[in-house]
Amino acid sequence: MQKLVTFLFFLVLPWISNAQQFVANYDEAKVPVFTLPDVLVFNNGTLVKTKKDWDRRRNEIYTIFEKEVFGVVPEWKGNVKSTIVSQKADAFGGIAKRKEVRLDFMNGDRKVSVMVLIYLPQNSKNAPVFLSYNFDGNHTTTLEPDVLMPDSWVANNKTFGIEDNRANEKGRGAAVSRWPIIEIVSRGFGVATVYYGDIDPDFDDGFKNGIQKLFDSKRDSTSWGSIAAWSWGLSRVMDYIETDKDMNAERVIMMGHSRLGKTSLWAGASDERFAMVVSNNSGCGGAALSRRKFGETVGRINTAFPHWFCDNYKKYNLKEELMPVDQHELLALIAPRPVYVASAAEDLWADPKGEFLSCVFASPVYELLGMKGLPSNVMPALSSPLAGTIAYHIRPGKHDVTPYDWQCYMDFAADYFKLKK
Ligand code: GTR
Repeated sequence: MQKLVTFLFFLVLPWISNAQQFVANYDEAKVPVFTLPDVLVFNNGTLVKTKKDWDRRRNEIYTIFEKEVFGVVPEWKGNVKSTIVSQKADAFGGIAKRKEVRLDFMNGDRKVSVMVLIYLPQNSKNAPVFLSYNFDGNHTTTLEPDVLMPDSWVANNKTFGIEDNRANEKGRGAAVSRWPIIEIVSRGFGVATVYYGDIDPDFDDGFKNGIQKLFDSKRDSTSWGSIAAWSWGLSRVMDYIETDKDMNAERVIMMGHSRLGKTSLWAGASDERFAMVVSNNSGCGGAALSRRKFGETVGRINTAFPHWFCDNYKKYNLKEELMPVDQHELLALIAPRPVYVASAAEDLWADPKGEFLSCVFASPVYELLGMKGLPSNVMPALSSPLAGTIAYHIRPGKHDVTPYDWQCYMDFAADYFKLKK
């Protein structure tokens, strides 16, 4: 009998510990007391005092994020060819000019194609451009009938009428509430968007599909996950932008929502050509402090999305306190460039307070570099943005990108790039 009980105990143990990962805490009183790694202290305990010191400390932090969180990008031995597949001089009744550019990634006989949809104001040469992935295809971001839809794998989605992992006409314009392109262009900004699944389809496929199949390296516990692959893809779009005479590559703003907000933070940290980074509701693995274990946790995200991060990240499932970094240091990697973090009041899964505190604890790096960090240590009221070189707002409502969010990002970017308001 005793043997049977022991046997049954060990049988259910993995289930119990798995279930533990799934129980989200939403009670502030149950947030553990924690000590964050000090962003301005070297791994060996000495203090970071000068800008030069920061360059070395930045490398330390970057390497930890690479090897323990997002994964290392292997050497790219292929090449990328860009082709303009369509151009329209008078999109939206003449407000914008539009381009679709195909990037063909090739390595030997292996190929992956990615479509970039670009809207620019007529007077475009100096326009800051929001570069942002979309979730379901370029055609979902606009009502224009001739924008191409992806032929790569897309997630099934009832709202978009997708049942066979293929995009179809029902999705056209289905995400326009998140893409106020006319307003964006009217304010003097451009938009460049790419369906993220063109770079890597978002399911656990053992890295056999998407861009990873074009790399030859063997995988280990530090190998890149999908977020690093999506970030790498953004840098390749940046390579294209550098060649486009209608665009100014020094004014590219990385913007991303949710998993793509995590992606934009890592892309901004990895590639200093991005002039500004916007993280919309990025939560766990993005802007939210992991040690708070509030809402989504490291264990939960690694269980639900085992392909997003490197395998080493799984060491911290239920053990966030052992992480050699926390997410305020991800924001600090973007310094001195501006970064905007936004939360939604009902999006507790993404831990708004943890997102706010990351901004607070990243601020000393901005200050060391002579920039203003977040101007307050007190969480602001709803819809009352705080803006230094780090900016933050929390708005009412759910996990989403709203016209209000865009308005805040454009106000912030207009100030930074000195656009007329
Ligand atoms: C959720 C995930 C979040 C966030 C979100 C999204 O399921 O738990 O981390 O990334 O998806 O991307 O919409």
